[in-house]
Order: sequence, then C-alpha cells, then structure tokens
Amino acid sequence: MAETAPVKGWEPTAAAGLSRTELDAYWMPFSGNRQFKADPRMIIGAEGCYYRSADGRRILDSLSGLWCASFGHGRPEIAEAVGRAVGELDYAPAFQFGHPGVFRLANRVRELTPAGLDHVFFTNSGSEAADTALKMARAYWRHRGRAEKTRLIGRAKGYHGVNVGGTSVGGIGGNRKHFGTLLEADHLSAPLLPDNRFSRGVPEHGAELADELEQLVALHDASTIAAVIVEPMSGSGGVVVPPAGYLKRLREICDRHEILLIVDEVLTGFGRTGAPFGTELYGVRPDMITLAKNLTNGTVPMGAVVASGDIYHTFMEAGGPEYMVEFPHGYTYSGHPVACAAGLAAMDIYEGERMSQRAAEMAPYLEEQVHGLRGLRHIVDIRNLGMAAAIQIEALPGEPLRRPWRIAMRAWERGLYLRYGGDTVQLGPPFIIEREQIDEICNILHDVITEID
Ligand code: PXG
Repeated sequence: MAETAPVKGWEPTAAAGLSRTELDAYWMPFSGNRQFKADPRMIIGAEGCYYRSADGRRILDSLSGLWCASFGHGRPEIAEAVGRAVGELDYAPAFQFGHPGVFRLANRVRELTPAGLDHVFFTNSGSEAADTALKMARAYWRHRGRAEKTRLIGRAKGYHGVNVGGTSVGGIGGNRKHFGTLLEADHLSAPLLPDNRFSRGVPEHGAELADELEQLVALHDASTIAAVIVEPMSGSGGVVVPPAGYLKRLREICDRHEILLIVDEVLTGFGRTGAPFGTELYGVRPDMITLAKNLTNGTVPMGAVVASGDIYHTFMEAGGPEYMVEFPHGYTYSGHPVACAAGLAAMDIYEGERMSQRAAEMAPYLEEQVHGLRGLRHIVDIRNLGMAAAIQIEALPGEPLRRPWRIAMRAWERGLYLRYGGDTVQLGPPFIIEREQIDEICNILHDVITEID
C-alpha cells in the first residue's frame, strides 16, 4: 500500500486534527464514546486487507470492517460502477416506479441464493431486512386467514439488528434490556453446549436442542406462532455454531406446526461459512432469508429479504384489484440505483473470483492457527466456522467486557483491527487474506492475550 498521504486539512495524528468538542458532535453507534474521544482510533483509508489510520499506520483488518468488506477493500470495479450510477441515475422513486438496475440485481440475487427463494425485497440494512421479514411473516398468515398467528420466536445470543422487531427477537441481553418491552417474542436457548467447547467447525452433538421449539409450541400453541428466526451461525453473539442436524430439526418442527422459518444470512450470506449460504451448509430450505453486508461488499448500504414463491404469490393473490399495493411496506431508498450498481459489481466479484470457494479453501488454515492459541491464559473456548472464529475470554468478576476490550485496544496499538463483542474477540477476515496475514493476526493475538492480567 502507498505511504500515508497527508489528508488535506487534517493533521496526521490519531484524532486527525479534530478537537474534543468536534469529536463530541458525532454520537457514535455501539461505541464507548467517552473512551474513543479521549483516545481516538481514526481510519482514513482502506485497500485489500488493510486500513490506514490517521496517525499513518497500516492496520490489518481482521473483521472485514464489520463482516461486510469480505471481498477486500477498495475494489476499483465497485468504485467505477458506483461513480457511473451516480452520474446516470442518482435516484429513482422506489414506489410504483422502477429502474432496470434493481430488476437486474434481484435476478442476480435470485440466481445466487438457494433454490426456492425467488423474490427479492430490498432494504438498506440487515436490521431493516429482519424487520421486513418479520412483518412479511405476520401479513402472510393474515392473508391465509390465520391472523392470530403473530408470535415471533428468536434464539438466545441471536442478533437480527437493532430495529424494534430485530431487537425483540434478538437474544443478546445487552442490546435489549435498556428498551423495555418491544414486540412480544420468545427465545430458544443458544445452541452452545459445554461439551462442545473447542470443537472445530460444526459441532457433532446437540441437534436435540432444536426440540425446544416443541416446548414453545406446547406453551403457546402453534396457532399463535408466525415464525422462527435464527442465524445459521451467530456472528455478533460470538461465533455460535449450531450442531450438525440442528437446523434440519428446526425446519421439521416448523413444517409440522405450520411455522415459517426465517434464516438471517446477513452475516453468513455470500461465503462467510465456506458455503455460499449457511442454509446450504446445513442443508435446509428456509421460507425467507435476510441479506446485507457482502451484498455490496459493504460499500453502499443495502439489505434484502429473499422470499419463497409461496410467500410472494400469497401476497399477489390476496392483494385485491391489480392497482392495489400488496405489501404496504418499503423505504425511500429500497433498491437505490447506486446501491444496485454496487451490488451488481460486488456480485461480479463474488462469482468471478469464486469468493465462497476461496473462503472454503482458506478456512482450514484459519481454524488451525486460531485453535493453536488454545492453552493461553484467559481463553475458555475457541469456536470457528469457515472464515469466522471467536475466542472466548474468561470474564473478570462483574466486568465481562474489560479483558476483550483491552485485548482489542492493544491489538490496535500493534497494527491490528480486532473486534470484541461480549466476552469474545471475533475474527472474520476478508476472504482474500493470505496465510502470512492470518499468522500475523494470531501472533498479535498471542502476545496481547498473554500480556493482559
Ligand atoms: N442480522 C445479522 C445476522 C447481523 O450480523 C444484522 C442483522 C443487522 O445488520 P445492519 O446492517 O442493520 O447492521 C447483523 C449485523 C459484530 C457485528 O461485531 C455484527 C453486525 C453488525 C455490527 C457488528 O459481530 N451484524
């Protein structure tokens, strides 16, 4: 990468020349604002697997940004497509009018996603995709004359974004407890068994955890349940990998009781697990999947729900006269022309450079190296799947986040961007990463985990 060029008007310091008052104008999401603003970590450039910091350092990206720039940063094909799109059609009304790019991308997504998922509804984020899918599920049952089927079921440690529906079905306590009762929802247990600690890839045992859904059916009655939503593998929850057979069993129980199965592939979609989609890895056909992140390689915000023909046609047939809106839902920026251009260019890269195969080829090396850290002090579990891994750190009494935070901060000092969530540090590097860079990640991890108390 080129040497750090001074950014015009900004000094090459950690805070990029901004004062504390200027830093306080921006309320940062999911961040320790006070700590960041006292000791800023400013990023001013990106290329391949590296970021460039405002203080002029090259920083290795171990999480593809936030699990989204998986095909590598700074792809010129995407930059060109986006630039062209802004010049050609900066915006087109999303409601009652269309533009060719959005139909093109929908077809591309239909071809690439698992069989049986044929109808793409665009959103602008994974959170919006989750809430859209939950609303679709409720409206679907209403159209089928089962309006009482409204209950939604998620899973402990699950993450489906931060909107009201996604927060309600989400299972990370820290993300919910501040907000009181949102939507009523129930939760399966996290598919995380003590016996599966340090297992590699998909754990063998524990498919029976899916039977908990039967207990929830017994409790609430299936006539009140609209849908179950789960991730194939929970990323934010700390790379929680369900056991072999778990998702199939969940599907069977859903079928038995006429419950829709929504699989949140926002993080797993387009290669992260080493399979194109997590549902394919587990051999399950969902009623809907949600997507975002890799859909545009993280360059322009975009998400999607991809629904089965049964769901789409139920809406089309129940919609009344032809001019009537079948699903009163959508966003100003649904299928934005610039996002579509980014999506099409990202899909060209995904297919043309065999990104999911590339992830599958590099995954065993990541697995080997990450599990090589086993035995270091503080490490209580290591989990991995495809190009994702998490190292669970023994919590300090009353302060579960302190150690992971310190590990991540020291890593930054060493030139590694490392993300922590709850009591785990998480790895989700770009699929284009090389072995030497994985070694570098693991060497830095080894040092910083050893150094902290
Ligand atoms: N579903 C899943 C499975 C996700 O991982 C969302 C929905 C929400 O997407 P948006 O685009 O609204 O953020 C996500 C997002 C982490 C991390 O550290 C994960 C996400 C976002 C930020 C951080 O693991 N996932």
